[in-house]
Amino acid sequence: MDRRSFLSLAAAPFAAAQSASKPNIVLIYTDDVGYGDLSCYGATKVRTPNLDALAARGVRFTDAHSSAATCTPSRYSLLTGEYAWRRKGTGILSGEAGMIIEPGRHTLASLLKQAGYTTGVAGKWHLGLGAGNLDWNGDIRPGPQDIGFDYSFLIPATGDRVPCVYVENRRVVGLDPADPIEIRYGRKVGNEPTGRDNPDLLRLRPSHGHDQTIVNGISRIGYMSGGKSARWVDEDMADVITQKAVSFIERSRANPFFLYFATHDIHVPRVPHPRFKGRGQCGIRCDAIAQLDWCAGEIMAALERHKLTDNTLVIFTSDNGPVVDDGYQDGAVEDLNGHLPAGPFRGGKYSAYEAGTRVPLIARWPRRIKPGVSDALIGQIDFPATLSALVERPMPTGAAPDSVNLLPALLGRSRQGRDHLVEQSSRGIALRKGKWKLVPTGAEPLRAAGLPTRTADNTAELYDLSRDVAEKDNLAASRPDVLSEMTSLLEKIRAPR
Ligand code: NG6
Ligand code: CA
Repeated sequence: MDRRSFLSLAAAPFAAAQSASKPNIVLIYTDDVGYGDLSCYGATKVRTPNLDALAARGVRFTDAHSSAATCTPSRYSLLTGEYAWRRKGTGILSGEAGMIIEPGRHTLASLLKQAGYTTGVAGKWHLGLGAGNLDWNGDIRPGPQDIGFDYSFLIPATGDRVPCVYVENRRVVGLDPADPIEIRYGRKVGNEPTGRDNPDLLRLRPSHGHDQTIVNGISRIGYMSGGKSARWVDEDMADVITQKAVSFIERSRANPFFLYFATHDIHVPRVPHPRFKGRGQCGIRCDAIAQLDWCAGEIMAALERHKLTDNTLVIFTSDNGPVVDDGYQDGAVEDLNGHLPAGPFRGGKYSAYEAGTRVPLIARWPRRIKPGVSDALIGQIDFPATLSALVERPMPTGAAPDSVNLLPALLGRSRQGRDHLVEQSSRGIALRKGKWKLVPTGAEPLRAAGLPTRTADNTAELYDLSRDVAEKDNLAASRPDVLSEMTSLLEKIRAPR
């Protein structure tokens, strides 16, 4: 081999990793972080220096949205590019639900894999695993590997739902076959204490629900028996999943990789590692935010260590808006200290108002992104089309049907966002178009998706966000023209296709 060909071979993996159209992509997807929860979005009771640094070198969006005001439908849309309300069974899943994205379906991960990326997910899944009646003691399939991920390390559902174990690729981590796991919702299995019957054993008491099997002194949703050696320690969860994410980066770095890092923070139960105690000035919820910022910092430090920063697109966002009491008496309400989790917006997690889905979104890619602040209307549902465009792969027919390519906006090179966006909440779907926001009276098709279809008093609401970000002044009666235009557009969007 002559010297030239030796050199070009040796340089090949490096060249691939550095290709301008194939940056590494790291998506940091957080849980229940509100628009006002980061210091770069105005928080003063907690500091998020790592995320602020990301924002300073990237684009910080002020009108970016999760697809829904709860987790499962947001994650479904993020990966499939399809509005979740078009499909039955995409509401908040139990920990025994089967996977709701069918194997073989095009997803953000499979699209990037086809473009040559190594793909991995570490953290919260909440899209179901198996095909119903899953045996947690054997091979867990279908799972992320069947929809485009090469590697997975999962919190299967949520931190407050059983099973309280990690699943790596297709197996529960650290399971002793002599102590098999059984999981059941709705009916008790095994004879372990529950929050309802043994409140004296709890170190964190529920405020609503969350009174079934006790794991680590915290009662959860659902019943679990067995798997004692495999159970997670809540305080270590952020360290464990971050370490798995960093290892994935380290072993994948020779070629383009896509990492979906889905934190447990700042969802309940909020049990940050003791080293974060008192780091914020708004109690445990701000300590969890400080932990989250640390996790993001570790990911960025790993990129820096391996000289990957320059050609890695890091995207940071949240699956839905904020909540303070989400079912445990952890002091978050009492300790809020004037902190505004939703920033200037109305509502929060579950809500049809802006704070339900308007969440932080930061995108940094030193090589291509022009830093700044953008008010383009953009949804996480747009990531499949946008990132396919970035890697120059046309999307196959039928893939990501509700996803819009907003690459120029994501790169901070255009202010042009979506024309309109549907926001899903626990009370139905709402519509954004330009400055207008419609919260309709609801109609039949949503019933199919198992969602309530009517507002509390069954009247439509219309807001002009350009002068009323807090959605206080309902203009439905005074602007019948806009009301009717928005209502017909929403009907058109939700018509079966
Ligand atoms: C609710 C839970 C809440 C949280 C939520 C899902 C109760 C009373 N509330 O049903 O604690 O787990 O589901 O949150 O059980 S999400 O962010 O994953 O959508
Ligand atoms: Ca969530």
